[in-house]
Amino acid sequence: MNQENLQTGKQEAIQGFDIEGIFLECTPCGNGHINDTFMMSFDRNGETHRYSLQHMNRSVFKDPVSLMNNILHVTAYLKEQIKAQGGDPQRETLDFVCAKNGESYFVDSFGEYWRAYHFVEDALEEVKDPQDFYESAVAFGNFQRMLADFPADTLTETIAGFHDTKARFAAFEKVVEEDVCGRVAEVQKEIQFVKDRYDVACVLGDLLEAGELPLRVTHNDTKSNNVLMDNTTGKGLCVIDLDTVMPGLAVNDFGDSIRFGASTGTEDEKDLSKISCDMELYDIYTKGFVEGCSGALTDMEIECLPIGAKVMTYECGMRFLTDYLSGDTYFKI
Ligand code: ADP
Ligand code: GN1
Ligand code: MG
Repeated sequence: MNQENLQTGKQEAIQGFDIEGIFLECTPCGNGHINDTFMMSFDRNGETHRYSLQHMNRSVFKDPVSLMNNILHVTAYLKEQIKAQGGDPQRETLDFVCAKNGESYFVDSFGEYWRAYHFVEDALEEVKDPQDFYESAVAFGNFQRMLADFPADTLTETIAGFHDTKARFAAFEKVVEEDVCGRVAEVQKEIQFVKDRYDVACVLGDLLEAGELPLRVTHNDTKSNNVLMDNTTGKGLCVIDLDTVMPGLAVNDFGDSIRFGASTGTEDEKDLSKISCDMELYDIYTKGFVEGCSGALTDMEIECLPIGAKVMTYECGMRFLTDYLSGDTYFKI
Protein backbone atom coordinates (compact mmCIF):
# COMPACT_ATOMS: atom_id res chain seq x y z
CA MET A 1 0.00 0.00 0.00
CA ASN A 2 1.50 3.37 -0.91
CA GLN A 3 2.05 6.04 1.73
CA GLU A 4 -0.69 8.35 0.43
CA ASN A 5 -3.36 5.66 0.56
CA LEU A 6 -2.11 4.54 3.97
CA GLN A 7 -2.56 8.08 5.31
CA THR A 8 -6.07 8.38 3.83
CA GLY A 9 -6.99 4.91 5.11
CA LYS A 10 -5.65 5.83 8.53
CA GLN A 11 -7.87 8.94 8.69
CA GLU A 12 -10.89 6.79 7.83
CA ALA A 13 -9.88 4.20 10.41
CA ILE A 14 -9.55 6.83 13.16
CA GLN A 15 -13.24 7.63 12.58
CA GLY A 16 -14.17 3.99 12.04
CA PHE A 17 -13.84 2.62 15.56
CA ASP A 18 -16.38 2.87 18.30
CA ILE A 19 -14.45 5.32 20.46
CA GLU A 20 -16.10 8.18 22.29
CA GLY A 21 -14.45 11.55 22.73
CA ILE A 22 -12.53 14.12 20.77
CA PHE A 23 -9.71 12.83 18.59
CA LEU A 24 -6.37 14.35 19.63
CA GLU A 25 -3.53 12.76 17.64
CA CYS A 26 -2.24 9.65 15.90
CA THR A 27 1.52 8.98 15.72
CA PRO A 28 3.62 6.05 14.45
CA CYS A 29 4.62 3.61 17.17
CA GLY A 30 6.68 0.44 17.67
CA ASN A 31 9.25 -1.20 15.46
CA GLY A 32 7.52 -4.32 14.13
CA HIS A 33 8.52 -5.71 10.74
CA ILE A 34 5.03 -6.52 9.52
CA ASN A 35 2.14 -4.22 10.42
CA ASP A 36 1.88 -0.42 10.44
CA THR A 37 1.24 0.56 14.04
CA PHE A 38 0.14 3.95 15.41
CA MET A 39 -0.78 5.27 18.80
CA MET A 40 -3.94 7.37 18.76
CA SER A 41 -5.40 9.38 21.59
CA PHE A 42 -8.83 10.76 22.38
CA ASP A 43 -10.01 13.20 25.01
CA ARG A 44 -12.97 12.08 27.10
CA ASN A 45 -14.15 14.51 29.76
CA GLY A 46 -10.70 15.99 30.11
CA GLU A 47 -8.94 12.61 30.32
CA THR A 48 -6.71 11.24 27.59
CA HIS A 49 -7.41 7.68 26.41
CA ARG A 50 -4.88 5.94 24.17
CA TYR A 51 -5.27 3.15 21.64
CA SER A 52 -2.97 1.30 19.32
CA LEU A 53 -4.20 1.41 15.74
CA GLN A 54 -2.85 -1.15 13.29
CA HIS A 55 -3.02 -1.50 9.58
CA MET A 56 -2.80 -5.23 8.96
CA ASN A 57 -0.34 -6.37 6.34
CA ARG A 58 -2.47 -7.98 3.64
CA SER A 59 0.39 -9.40 1.63
CA VAL A 60 1.54 -11.33 4.71
CA PHE A 61 -1.88 -12.16 6.17
CA LYS A 62 -4.13 -13.16 3.28
CA ASP A 63 -7.25 -13.71 5.38
CA PRO A 64 -7.55 -10.88 7.94
CA VAL A 65 -11.09 -11.86 8.95
CA SER A 66 -10.04 -15.36 10.05
CA LEU A 67 -6.99 -13.82 11.68
CA MET A 68 -9.16 -11.47 13.74
CA ASN A 69 -11.40 -14.42 14.67
CA ASN A 70 -8.33 -16.24 15.98
CA ILE A 71 -7.38 -13.22 18.08
CA LEU A 72 -10.96 -12.80 19.27
CA HIS A 73 -11.15 -16.38 20.52
CA VAL A 74 -7.65 -16.49 21.97
CA THR A 75 -7.98 -13.21 23.88
CA ALA A 76 -11.46 -14.14 25.17
CA TYR A 77 -10.02 -17.43 26.44
CA LEU A 78 -6.98 -15.74 27.98
CA LYS A 79 -9.19 -13.18 29.73
CA GLU A 80 -11.05 -15.97 31.53
CA GLN A 81 -7.77 -17.53 32.61
CA ILE A 82 -6.36 -14.20 33.76
CA LYS A 83 -9.54 -13.43 35.73
CA ALA A 84 -9.41 -16.85 37.38
CA GLN A 85 -5.84 -16.13 38.48
CA GLY A 86 -6.89 -12.77 39.96
CA GLY A 87 -5.20 -10.74 37.21
CA ASP A 88 -6.44 -7.75 35.22
CA PRO A 89 -7.92 -8.99 31.91
CA GLN A 90 -7.89 -5.46 30.45
CA ARG A 91 -4.12 -5.11 30.81
CA GLU A 92 -2.75 -8.62 30.71
CA THR A 93 -3.88 -9.50 27.24
CA LEU A 94 -4.80 -7.48 24.16
CA ASP A 95 -8.18 -5.84 24.50
CA PHE A 96 -9.59 -4.68 21.23
CA VAL A 97 -12.11 -2.01 20.35
CA CYS A 98 -14.85 -2.86 17.85
CA ALA A 99 -15.50 -0.88 14.71
CA LYS A 100 -18.69 1.19 14.59
CA ASN A 101 -20.41 -1.62 12.63
CA GLY A 102 -19.68 -4.05 15.47
CA GLU A 103 -16.93 -5.98 13.70
CA SER A 104 -13.52 -6.53 15.31
CA TYR A 105 -11.86 -4.76 12.36
CA PHE A 106 -12.45 -1.76 10.11
CA VAL A 107 -12.18 -1.86 6.31
CA ASP A 108 -11.13 1.40 4.63
CA SER A 109 -12.15 2.60 1.17
CA PHE A 110 -9.12 0.84 -0.36
CA GLY A 111 -10.27 -2.49 1.10
CA GLU A 112 -7.46 -2.44 3.67
CA TYR A 113 -8.02 -3.86 7.17
CA TRP A 114 -7.42 -2.02 10.45
CA ARG A 115 -7.82 -2.92 14.11
CA ALA A 116 -7.60 -0.99 17.37
CA TYR A 117 -6.53 -2.13 20.82
CA HIS A 118 -6.65 -0.35 24.15
CA PHE A 119 -3.11 0.88 24.62
CA VAL A 120 -1.41 -0.96 27.47
CA GLU A 121 -0.28 1.93 29.68
CA ASP A 122 2.69 2.00 32.04
CA ALA A 123 4.41 -0.81 30.22
CA LEU A 124 7.37 -0.99 27.86
CA GLU A 125 8.40 -3.51 25.25
CA GLU A 126 12.05 -2.97 26.12
CA VAL A 127 14.06 -5.72 27.81
CA LYS A 128 16.85 -3.77 29.51
CA ASP A 129 18.69 -6.35 31.59
CA PRO A 130 18.90 -10.10 32.37
CA GLN A 131 16.14 -9.83 34.96
CA ASP A 132 13.76 -8.38 32.32
CA PHE A 133 14.77 -11.17 29.96
CA TYR A 134 13.94 -13.72 32.66
CA GLU A 135 10.54 -12.06 33.21
CA SER A 136 9.82 -12.08 29.46
CA ALA A 137 10.55 -15.84 29.48
CA VAL A 138 8.12 -16.39 32.33
CA ALA A 139 5.49 -14.41 30.39
CA PHE A 140 5.92 -16.45 27.20
CA GLY A 141 5.96 -19.69 29.22
CA ASN A 142 2.77 -18.61 31.02
CA PHE A 143 1.17 -17.70 27.72
CA GLN A 144 1.71 -21.23 26.50
CA ARG A 145 0.55 -22.76 29.76
CA MET A 146 -2.67 -20.71 29.72
CA LEU A 147 -3.43 -21.90 26.18
CA ALA A 148 -2.61 -25.56 26.91
CA ASP A 149 -6.29 -26.60 26.74
CA PHE A 150 -7.38 -24.14 24.07
CA PRO A 151 -9.19 -25.99 21.24
CA ALA A 152 -6.48 -25.81 18.61
CA ASP A 153 -8.77 -26.99 15.80
CA THR A 154 -10.75 -23.72 16.03
CA LEU A 155 -7.70 -21.72 14.92
CA THR A 156 -7.03 -20.84 11.30
CA GLU A 157 -3.42 -21.19 10.16
CA THR A 158 -2.78 -17.50 9.42
CA ILE A 159 0.45 -18.16 7.51
CA ALA A 160 0.71 -21.64 6.04
CA GLY A 161 3.86 -23.50 7.07
CA PHE A 162 5.07 -20.54 9.15
CA HIS A 163 7.74 -22.52 10.98
CA ASP A 164 8.01 -25.37 8.50
CA THR A 165 11.74 -24.86 8.14
CA LYS A 166 12.06 -27.51 5.46
CA ALA A 167 9.44 -25.75 3.32
CA ARG A 168 11.24 -22.46 4.01
CA PHE A 169 14.39 -24.10 2.68
CA ALA A 170 12.59 -25.12 -0.51
CA ALA A 171 11.34 -21.54 -0.96
CA PHE A 172 14.89 -20.30 -0.40
CA GLU A 173 16.32 -22.65 -3.03
CA LYS A 174 13.71 -21.44 -5.51
CA VAL A 175 14.59 -17.76 -5.09
CA VAL A 176 18.29 -18.57 -5.40
CA GLU A 177 17.58 -20.34 -8.66
CA GLU A 178 15.37 -17.55 -10.02
CA ASP A 179 17.62 -14.70 -8.86
CA VAL A 180 15.03 -12.08 -9.88
CA CYS A 181 17.07 -9.13 -8.58
CA GLY A 182 20.50 -10.32 -9.68
CA ARG A 183 21.66 -10.38 -6.05
CA VAL A 184 22.77 -14.02 -5.85
CA ALA A 185 26.36 -13.39 -6.92
CA GLU A 186 27.08 -10.99 -4.05
CA VAL A 187 25.81 -13.31 -1.29
CA GLN A 188 27.39 -16.61 -2.26
CA LYS A 189 28.91 -17.13 1.18
CA GLU A 190 25.58 -16.65 2.94
CA ILE A 191 23.79 -18.92 0.48
CA GLN A 192 26.36 -21.64 1.04
CA PHE A 193 26.00 -21.27 4.81
CA VAL A 194 22.28 -22.02 4.55
CA LYS A 195 22.77 -24.89 2.11
CA ASP A 196 25.44 -26.55 4.26
CA ARG A 197 22.99 -26.80 7.14
CA TYR A 198 20.03 -28.53 5.52
CA ASP A 199 19.95 -30.97 8.46
CA VAL A 200 18.97 -28.03 10.72
CA ALA A 201 16.00 -27.35 8.43
CA CYS A 202 14.73 -30.91 8.85
CA VAL A 203 15.32 -31.84 12.45
CA LEU A 204 12.18 -30.50 14.18
CA GLY A 205 9.77 -31.36 11.36
CA ASP A 206 11.10 -34.93 11.45
CA LEU A 207 10.61 -35.18 15.23
CA LEU A 208 7.07 -33.83 14.89
CA GLU A 209 6.27 -36.31 12.15
CA ALA A 210 7.65 -39.14 14.25
CA GLY A 211 5.31 -38.10 17.08
CA GLU A 212 8.20 -37.26 19.37
CA LEU A 213 7.22 -33.61 19.81
CA PRO A 214 3.63 -32.52 20.49
CA LEU A 215 1.81 -29.85 18.52
CA ARG A 216 0.58 -27.12 20.89
CA VAL A 217 -1.05 -23.71 20.59
CA THR A 218 2.00 -21.48 20.44
CA HIS A 219 2.76 -17.81 19.83
CA ASN A 220 5.28 -18.34 17.03
CA ASP A 221 6.78 -14.83 17.14
CA THR A 222 8.35 -14.65 20.57
CA LYS A 223 10.91 -11.90 20.28
CA SER A 224 11.08 -9.91 23.45
CA ASN A 225 9.51 -6.80 21.91
CA ASN A 226 6.30 -8.82 21.65
CA VAL A 227 5.88 -8.78 25.42
CA LEU A 228 5.13 -5.57 27.31
CA MET A 229 6.88 -5.26 30.67
CA ASP A 230 5.05 -3.65 33.59
CA ASN A 231 6.88 -0.45 34.59
CA THR A 232 5.89 -0.84 38.24
CA THR A 233 6.37 -4.54 38.96
CA GLY A 234 9.05 -5.23 36.34
CA LYS A 235 7.15 -8.40 35.35
CA GLY A 236 6.15 -9.45 31.85
CA LEU A 237 2.62 -8.06 31.68
CA CYS A 238 1.06 -8.59 28.27
CA VAL A 239 2.06 -10.82 25.37
CA ILE A 240 1.19 -8.96 22.18
CA ASP A 241 1.41 -9.53 18.41
CA LEU A 242 -1.01 -12.45 18.37
CA ASP A 243 -1.21 -12.69 14.56
CA THR A 244 0.67 -15.97 14.44
CA VAL A 245 -0.91 -17.75 17.41
CA MET A 246 -1.62 -21.18 15.95
CA PRO A 247 -0.58 -24.78 16.37
CA GLY A 248 3.20 -25.01 16.62
CA LEU A 249 6.14 -26.26 18.64
CA ALA A 250 7.02 -25.06 22.14
CA VAL A 251 10.70 -25.43 21.28
CA ASN A 252 10.29 -22.91 18.46
CA ASP A 253 8.75 -20.36 20.83
CA PHE A 254 11.70 -20.88 23.12
CA GLY A 255 14.14 -20.77 20.23
CA ASP A 256 12.93 -17.55 18.69
CA SER A 257 13.30 -15.74 22.02
CA ILE A 258 16.88 -16.97 22.27
CA ARG A 259 17.63 -15.97 18.69
CA PHE A 260 16.59 -12.42 19.44
CA GLY A 261 17.23 -11.91 23.13
CA ALA A 262 20.33 -13.98 23.96
CA SER A 263 22.22 -12.50 21.02
CA THR A 264 25.06 -10.18 22.01
CA GLY A 265 23.98 -7.76 19.27
CA THR A 266 20.82 -6.45 17.68
CA GLU A 267 19.05 -8.23 14.82
CA ASP A 268 20.35 -5.81 12.21
CA GLU A 269 23.92 -5.43 13.51
CA LYS A 270 26.28 -5.22 10.55
CA ASP A 271 29.50 -6.01 12.42
CA LEU A 272 29.17 -9.77 12.75
CA SER A 273 32.13 -10.00 15.13
CA LYS A 274 29.75 -8.54 17.73
CA ILE A 275 27.30 -11.41 17.38
CA SER A 276 27.28 -14.54 19.48
CA CYS A 277 24.96 -16.34 21.84
CA ASP A 278 25.30 -15.16 25.44
CA MET A 279 25.09 -18.44 27.37
CA GLU A 280 24.28 -16.71 30.66
CA LEU A 281 21.26 -15.11 29.04
CA TYR A 282 20.47 -18.47 27.50
CA ASP A 283 20.36 -20.10 30.95
CA ILE A 284 18.32 -17.28 32.44
CA TYR A 285 15.74 -17.53 29.69
CA THR A 286 15.56 -21.31 29.95
CA LYS A 287 14.86 -21.08 33.67
CA GLY A 288 12.08 -18.51 33.16
CA PHE A 289 10.46 -20.33 30.25
CA VAL A 290 10.43 -23.74 31.92
CA GLU A 291 9.03 -22.18 35.12
CA GLY A 292 6.41 -20.26 33.14
CA CYS A 293 5.30 -23.46 31.39
CA SER A 294 4.82 -24.96 34.87
CA GLY A 295 5.70 -28.56 34.13
CA ALA A 296 3.75 -28.66 30.88
CA LEU A 297 6.79 -29.47 28.73
CA THR A 298 7.66 -33.10 28.01
CA ASP A 299 11.17 -34.44 28.66
CA MET A 300 11.71 -34.56 24.92
CA GLU A 301 10.71 -30.89 24.56
CA ILE A 302 13.11 -29.90 27.30
CA GLU A 303 15.85 -31.90 25.63
CA CYS A 304 15.12 -30.19 22.30
CA LEU A 305 15.14 -26.59 23.60
CA PRO A 306 18.73 -25.97 22.41
CA ILE A 307 17.83 -27.32 18.97
CA GLY A 308 14.89 -24.90 18.87
CA ALA A 309 17.31 -22.00 19.39
CA LYS A 310 19.47 -23.21 16.54
CA VAL A 311 16.57 -23.87 14.18
CA MET A 312 14.83 -20.53 14.77
CA THR A 313 18.07 -18.62 14.26
CA TYR A 314 18.81 -20.52 11.08
CA GLU A 315 15.25 -20.16 9.80
CA CYS A 316 15.01 -16.43 10.47
CA GLY A 317 18.36 -15.76 8.79
CA MET A 318 17.25 -17.84 5.83
CA ARG A 319 13.95 -15.93 5.63
CA PHE A 320 15.71 -12.56 5.61
CA LEU A 321 18.11 -13.83 2.95
CA THR A 322 15.20 -15.19 0.89
CA ASP A 323 13.51 -11.80 1.14
CA TYR A 324 16.70 -10.00 0.12
CA LEU A 325 16.99 -12.19 -2.96
CA SER A 326 13.30 -11.58 -3.77
CA GLY A 327 13.74 -7.79 -3.61
CA ASP A 328 12.73 -7.03 0.00
CA THR A 329 9.04 -7.64 -0.44
CA TYR A 330 8.15 -9.23 2.91
CA PHE A 331 9.91 -7.54 5.83
CA LYS A 332 9.81 -3.82 6.49
CA ILE A 333 13.53 -3.10 6.65
P1 ADP B 1 4.24 -6.16 14.28
O1 ADP B 1 3.55 -7.41 13.82
O2 ADP B 1 4.47 -5.21 13.18
O3 ADP B 1 5.46 -6.48 15.07
P2 ADP B 1 2.97 -5.57 16.85
O4 ADP B 1 1.58 -6.06 17.08
O5 ADP B 1 4.06 -6.29 17.51
O6 ADP B 1 3.19 -5.45 15.27
O7 ADP B 1 2.99 -4.03 17.30
C1 ADP B 1 4.12 -3.22 17.04
C2 ADP B 1 4.46 -2.42 18.28
O8 ADP B 1 3.37 -1.55 18.64
C3 ADP B 1 4.74 -3.22 19.53
O9 ADP B 1 6.05 -3.69 19.57
C4 ADP B 1 4.40 -2.24 20.64
O10 ADP B 1 5.46 -1.33 20.84
C5 ADP B 1 3.26 -1.42 20.06
N1 ADP B 1 1.93 -1.90 20.49
C6 ADP B 1 1.08 -2.66 19.75
N2 ADP B 1 -0.07 -2.88 20.42
C7 ADP B 1 0.05 -2.26 21.61
C8 ADP B 1 -0.82 -2.08 22.75
N3 ADP B 1 -2.05 -2.61 22.79
N4 ADP B 1 -0.37 -1.35 23.79
C9 ADP B 1 0.86 -0.81 23.76
N5 ADP B 1 1.72 -0.90 22.71
C10 ADP B 1 1.33 -1.61 21.65
C1 GN1 C 1 8.54 -10.40 12.17
O1 GN1 C 1 6.09 -8.73 13.31
P1 GN1 C 1 7.40 -8.84 14.02
O2 GN1 C 1 8.32 -7.74 13.70
O3 GN1 C 1 7.15 -9.05 15.49
C2 GN1 C 1 8.16 -11.79 11.69
C3 GN1 C 1 8.85 -12.85 12.56
C4 GN1 C 1 10.35 -12.64 12.52
C5 GN1 C 1 10.67 -11.23 12.97
C6 GN1 C 1 12.12 -10.92 12.86
C7 GN1 C 1 4.57 -12.51 10.85
O4 GN1 C 1 8.05 -10.23 13.48
O5 GN1 C 1 8.52 -14.14 12.08
O6 GN1 C 1 10.99 -13.57 13.35
O7 GN1 C 1 9.95 -10.26 12.15
N1 GN1 C 1 6.72 -11.94 11.75
C8 GN1 C 1 6.04 -12.45 10.70
O8 GN1 C 1 12.39 -9.73 13.50
O9 GN1 C 1 6.60 -12.84 9.67
MG1 MG D 1 5.77 -7.36 16.92
